Amino acid sequence: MSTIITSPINVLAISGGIGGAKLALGLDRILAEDKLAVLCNTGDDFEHLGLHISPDVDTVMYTLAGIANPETGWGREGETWSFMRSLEALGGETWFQLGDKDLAIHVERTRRLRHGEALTSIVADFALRLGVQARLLPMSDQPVRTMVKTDEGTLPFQRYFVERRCVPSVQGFSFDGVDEAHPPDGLTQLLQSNHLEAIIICPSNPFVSIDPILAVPGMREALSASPVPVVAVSPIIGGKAVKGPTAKMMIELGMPTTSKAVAEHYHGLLSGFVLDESDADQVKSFDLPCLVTPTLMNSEADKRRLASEVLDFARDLAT
Ligand code: FO1
Repeated sequence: MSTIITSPINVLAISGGIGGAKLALGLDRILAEDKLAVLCNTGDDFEHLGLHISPDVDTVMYTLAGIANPETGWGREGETWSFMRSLEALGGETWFQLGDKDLAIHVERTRRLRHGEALTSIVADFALRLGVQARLLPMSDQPVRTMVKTDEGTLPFQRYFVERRCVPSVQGFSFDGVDEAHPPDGLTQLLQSNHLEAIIICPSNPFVSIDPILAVPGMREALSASPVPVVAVSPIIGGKAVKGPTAKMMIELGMPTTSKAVAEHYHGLLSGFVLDESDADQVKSFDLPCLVTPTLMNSEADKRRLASEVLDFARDLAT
């Protein structure tokens, strides 16, 4: 079974996990029902305890469903941890925390994948059942695994990110399996649709959240061929990442920790760029249109306001 995009989508957001999900939530809440699609990174996916874990897709899904854990940003609110405690007592692996409620999604996804159902179809069904109105599109049905080249050797993404807490120094990234991957069914039609108004690259980590998506063969070309503006929102504010290792990675890769460097990283893809007011002095060095506005999203009101400003900016670029 494949995902069929039935109703006209106005906005495509491209997102990783926690940071991207905040803007996706803002977009979801300001757009009419069924007008948002979110293309999610699956490079973070991995097999753990015999289960298929899909962290960024689940983070976006839980966030839009209003059931995400507000403290961690990942996993579910009101979580209990009996499974992890019982696993620990048996000497099992506990470096990656799976809450009791969250466990259900991994078990059911794994069961359905083993029965041959495509990830896009499973995600569409879960989203419907959890009351998510946006279309959630995993970047590919084929497995892609982000590998992090570090001074301690090459580590699978979650080993680097969760187990090693991003301590090893990063030297580069690769995306295992990406050569065999394809964009999800219906994405090309969505990108060419007359109803589409904007493509928004959320303030996610450019290297491990957005690059795996862009690395899917045909993805970058399909995005570039779309007639609508592509606008990226910077994940860097005042030289620092709001959350996560983006700034640390930029330093280790020999890049300045600036919004300008993020925009240059997306070279050739963007029609416009959104950066925080604390980085306003960088704007004069940009050779593409910029929107300068507060980009920190703490409250739902912040998320809605930023989403609305980003959309207005993209609509202005289109005219
Ligand atoms: N992140 C952590 O830092 N520690 C965890 O134990 C952890 C468990 C986890 C379980 C399910 C899930 O969907 C996400 C989880 N994450 C955890 C978050 C996640 O692995 C990362 O934030 C993303 O992969 C990066 O976007």
